[in-house]
Amino acid sequence: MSEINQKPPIAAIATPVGEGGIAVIRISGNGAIQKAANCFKGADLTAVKSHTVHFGRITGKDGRVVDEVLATVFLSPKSYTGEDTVEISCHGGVLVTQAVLEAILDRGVRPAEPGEFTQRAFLNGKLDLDQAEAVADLIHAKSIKAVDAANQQLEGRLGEHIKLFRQQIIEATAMVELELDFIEEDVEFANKEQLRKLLVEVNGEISNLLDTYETGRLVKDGVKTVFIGRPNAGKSTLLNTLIGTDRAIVTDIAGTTRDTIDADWSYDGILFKLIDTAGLRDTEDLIEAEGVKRSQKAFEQADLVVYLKDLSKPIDSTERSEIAGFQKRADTTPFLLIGTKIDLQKKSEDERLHFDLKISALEGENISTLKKLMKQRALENKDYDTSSLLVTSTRHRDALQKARENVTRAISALDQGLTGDFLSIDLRTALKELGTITGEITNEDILSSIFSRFCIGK
Ligand SMILES: Nc1nc2c(ncn2[C@@H]2O[C@H](COP(=O)(O)OP(=O)(O)OP(=O)(O)O)[C@@H](O)[C@H]2O)c(=O)[nH]1
Ligand SMILES: [Mg+2]
Repeated sequence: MSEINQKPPIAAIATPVGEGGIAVIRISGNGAIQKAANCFKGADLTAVKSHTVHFGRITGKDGRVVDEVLATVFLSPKSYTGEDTVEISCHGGVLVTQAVLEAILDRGVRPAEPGEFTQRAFLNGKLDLDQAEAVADLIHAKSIKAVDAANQQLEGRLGEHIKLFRQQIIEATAMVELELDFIEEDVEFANKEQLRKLLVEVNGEISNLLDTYETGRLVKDGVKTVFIGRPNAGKSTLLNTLIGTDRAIVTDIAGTTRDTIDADWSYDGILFKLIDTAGLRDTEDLIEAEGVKRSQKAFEQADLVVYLKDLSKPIDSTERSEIAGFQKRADTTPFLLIGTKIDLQKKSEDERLHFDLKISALEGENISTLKKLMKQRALENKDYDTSSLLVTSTRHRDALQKARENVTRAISALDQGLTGDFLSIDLRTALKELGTITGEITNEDILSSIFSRFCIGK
């Protein structure tokens, strides 16, 4: 572990604003324990053991008691940040929590920036950068699978993979640079085959990890699911049925929904971002026409398309070709053709259309089958296994892609018989890219964009 560098103390409320049983205020940094002791009436916090809890009272600068609290002391380096830390659990009222924080700030402690505690943990080597990002992912997770994915990363599984890739590339670089030392003597790569094998292997492993990104993205951000179809098909009714509330307006007037409506819906650990759209038709109405444009746009950005066809109405050739057109345009995006209002279905139905499922949102018929089908289709052909590590961040994906490009370039340089200095440059760039994931290599821009995602107090 790197050496702990204790910075000037910072403090913040670590729990959400609002009324609750308790709230926690965190103080961390050089002299944090002394500062806490200065406003704490009870045991002498500067003399207690690490990881112990003490009852006492917080007093303002004027000596007035602000609250009865429990103070937990963590001595450096055994704390979240690696610095001396005190966590004060006080009564969870908005004003009392604020007053406790102010009593501490009044003793010469600075308010913390968003994510500053975690940033200090990273700088003190307590966490790799990808683990720090996992902390934010965990806090923002909107489904159980997203929690699982963040936990895998927090446990350091991504970091382990990256370190392994780096080791392999360092080994390859050493082989190349050893050859470079003998370049004057015009020595061929004695172990060219071995070097090639190593590079191909690491390239394959990076590719395998990259392949998990599509699933990782869906797990973290949710499956963008777009309901499209003619006016009155029952799109809004289905949205309301799935989420269990009357989020979208439903009427028997065709053209009720004018704008796209989003709702988060969790099913079996997966987050779906449901998007209800304006029914598709040619219209003179300006507002409705804009709505139809938005429906098309939502369709283009979908991870899962659900086309709804009202079974109580016969299908005409225009709608048939409209459905075929959407199916074609959806291309590899999963597409479900769902018949709605099965309760009203006429016997003389056109069987030329192949429906994935027929439902009645009004009577709840086949809704649970639809839910299963949506999950199955959304994750179909995706390398989906909850126990395996998933790449969930575009930052990590981009760095992995750049690393792979450079390794590929090194392989073709080797095949073309180029000199080792070319290979060496490519391999060093690949190493640098991998290093940005775990934070071995970093810069202010990366750090500030990562830590600004955090809340204050984390
Ligand atoms: N009988 C029956 N009626 C339904 C069913 N689903 C929806 N409806 C009715 O069909 C009508 C239209 O439903 P909506 O959900 O507003 O249809 P939509 O596709 O959102 O329509 P637009 O917003 O105009 O594009 C309403 O009167 C619903 O009550 C169903 O499963 N069975
Ligand atoms: Mg609607």
